[in-house]
Amino acid sequence: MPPSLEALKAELESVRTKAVQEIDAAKTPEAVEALRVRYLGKKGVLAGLMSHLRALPAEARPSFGQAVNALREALEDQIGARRAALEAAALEARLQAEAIDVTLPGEALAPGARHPLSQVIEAIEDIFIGMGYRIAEGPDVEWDTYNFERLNIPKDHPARDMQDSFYLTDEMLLRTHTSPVQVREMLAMAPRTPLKIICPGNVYRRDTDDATHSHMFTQIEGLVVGEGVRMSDLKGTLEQFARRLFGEETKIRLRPSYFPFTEPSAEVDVTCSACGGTGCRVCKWTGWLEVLGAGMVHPKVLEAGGYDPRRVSGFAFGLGVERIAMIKYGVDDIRQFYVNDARVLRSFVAC
Ligand code: FA5
Repeated sequence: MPPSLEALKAELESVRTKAVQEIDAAKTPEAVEALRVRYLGKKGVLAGLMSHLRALPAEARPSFGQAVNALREALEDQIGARRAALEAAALEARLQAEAIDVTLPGEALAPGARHPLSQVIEAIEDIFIGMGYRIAEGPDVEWDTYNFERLNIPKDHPARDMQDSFYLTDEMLLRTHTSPVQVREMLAMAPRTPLKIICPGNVYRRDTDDATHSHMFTQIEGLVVGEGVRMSDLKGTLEQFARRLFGEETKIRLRPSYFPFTEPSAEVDVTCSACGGTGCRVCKWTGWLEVLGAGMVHPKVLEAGGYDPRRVSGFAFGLGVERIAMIKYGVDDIRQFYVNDARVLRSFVAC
């Protein structure tokens, strides 16, 4: 016997009650979707109820059809609302979980700083650039002729012992000082004047490493060539340099010395920056610190550089950057500059 309209409507109501409860109780969007398929799907509960339509008397069909469609719409609305509510809750939960507390303290980044030797080189460069000098550079691997011969140090000359060298071939070595850049620059510039350069760079010697010596260290060379350049120009330049680098009170003194490439030659001392010249442990109680070698360019060196020593003259000086940095930063062991220990390097930042 086909079901009566009343029976079908009663079933429709029980389906409504059950579906409304289940949709309300669904905890996830997936569960909601499963209910949609179960009740509203092609082979779902409502489709099953609709299949009885044909068995009903013709006058009852529209009312039952409308009732099923009304339930379909009601359930569709409820499912949509439930799904939206669940998705909103999930989004809210995710936002809560991913929330960033902008009031938490950040991680401090250690700022980098230039190496103390670079700081000293730049300070010295600035001073000489201010006096009209130009920066020149040469290769670390140098020809014997530029490193020695054209600087008036022939082969077998005893002065070669002053700078024990690393030879790569008979004619090529790691430069032992920055003076070969003088030769290169003179050859490039002669006979034009004035030539005013400073040349910073690494140099290499077969010295045993200790507190004041390193097999590789840094020098800055200075060279001026022009007409009428005199020893007093050299002294005035170095006085100005020392005052700018170590402070206005600084004085210098020149002691006679010997370099094959300068004549006359001098060792240059500055008043001790630790005690101001009264004597202390740093200056070994002399009040003076030796900082550089200097002199008037030897006529033979001018000639080897392409200049006529009867027409032009020049002065030159060469300083050890580490020595200056040790004085400036109060460092008592040169090896501190090469350890690459961030704690040591950090201690120079504030200087
Ligand atoms: C020279 O090298 C000369 N070319 C300097 C010069 C240039 C004189 C122009 C005249 C005219 P000297 O060998 O003295 O000179 O070295 C210069 C400086 O380098 C020294 O005063 C010292 O500060 C530094 N020095 C020398 N040997 C070492 C070493 N093994 N480790 C660290 N610094 C050194």
